[in-house]
Amino acid sequence: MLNIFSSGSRCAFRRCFSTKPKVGILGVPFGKGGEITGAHNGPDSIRKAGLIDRLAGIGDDLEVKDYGNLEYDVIQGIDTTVPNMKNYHDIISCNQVLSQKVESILKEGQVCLALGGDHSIAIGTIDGHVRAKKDVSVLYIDAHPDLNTNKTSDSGNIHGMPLGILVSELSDYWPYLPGMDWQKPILSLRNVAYIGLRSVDPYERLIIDKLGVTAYDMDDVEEHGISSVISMALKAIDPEENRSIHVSFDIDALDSLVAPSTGYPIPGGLTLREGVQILEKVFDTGRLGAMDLVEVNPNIGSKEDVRRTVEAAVHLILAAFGNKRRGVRPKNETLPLQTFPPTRPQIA
Ligand SMILES: [Mn+2]
Repeated sequence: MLNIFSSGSRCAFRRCFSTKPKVGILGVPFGKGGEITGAHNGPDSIRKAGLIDRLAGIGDDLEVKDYGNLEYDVIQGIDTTVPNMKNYHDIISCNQVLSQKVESILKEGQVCLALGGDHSIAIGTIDGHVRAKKDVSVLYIDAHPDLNTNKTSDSGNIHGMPLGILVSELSDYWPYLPGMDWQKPILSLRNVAYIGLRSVDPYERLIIDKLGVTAYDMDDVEEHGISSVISMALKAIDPEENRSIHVSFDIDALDSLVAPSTGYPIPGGLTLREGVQILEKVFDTGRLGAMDLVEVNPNIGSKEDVRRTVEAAVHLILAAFGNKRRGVRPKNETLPLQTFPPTRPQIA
């Protein structure tokens, strides 16, 4: 019998990954990097929306492992008074353990998905990623560049400083940071690209412009369209297509209508479609090494606001791990035939 549906198998994963991809999920219920409480409830609200099952539902080719939530002890015996850095002691304690955990998850061969938590956790996740993979590029999707130092920040909230702390170009602009000797500024801003910026402090703008940082603000997204922006961003930070990619996705990059339940919502952001497209493209590179999804705050807004925000977060994550809006063909490409009983009248 002629079967029009039998041909070679086509699988989204196999095109991209040489081995079976694995995702290691780590909740980081930490909210002390910002003023507004509730981001520590982010990981459990995202899990409750069925994240694990929905990731597993992408296909047999994705292995999903949940490492639970990160725990840490506050480091004892050091004087950690640093001006204009709120909750500094907790930040350094949490991030030291987080960096080690991310490093070990990556060394076990998994792509690490960190569920925040506020954005200060990027200190630990990016540090751990660089330790494990050395050559790392960062795609930072956020309304804010998070490039402040304790001298330039108005608020002293450390979730506005993670890249400021991590990058080598700004290391001279920090005082000695007690208890942070484990963290060397090992990332170059040349390996960072921003998408979605629309709330940029004056000194952050100065750094971005003076150092020629790859930054696609919302007006650039309007001018070029998201497709070109993604290609240009990836080309800028990964020209040889050989680096491990770190996606640090702050849910406030999305428009505040799509993701209202976050501490510092800014109108006029990315649509969910644009966010999903970025992550589908990153998946297609086959080089996603780690991803943060941060600043979901289920304490903010109505029940519907929270549902919408969490659902947006889940859609972004699914896209990053291989879910395709256009669908994926089955492994067995033989379309099942109906043999008995006949359900449609036979032509005589
Ligand atoms: Mn952020």
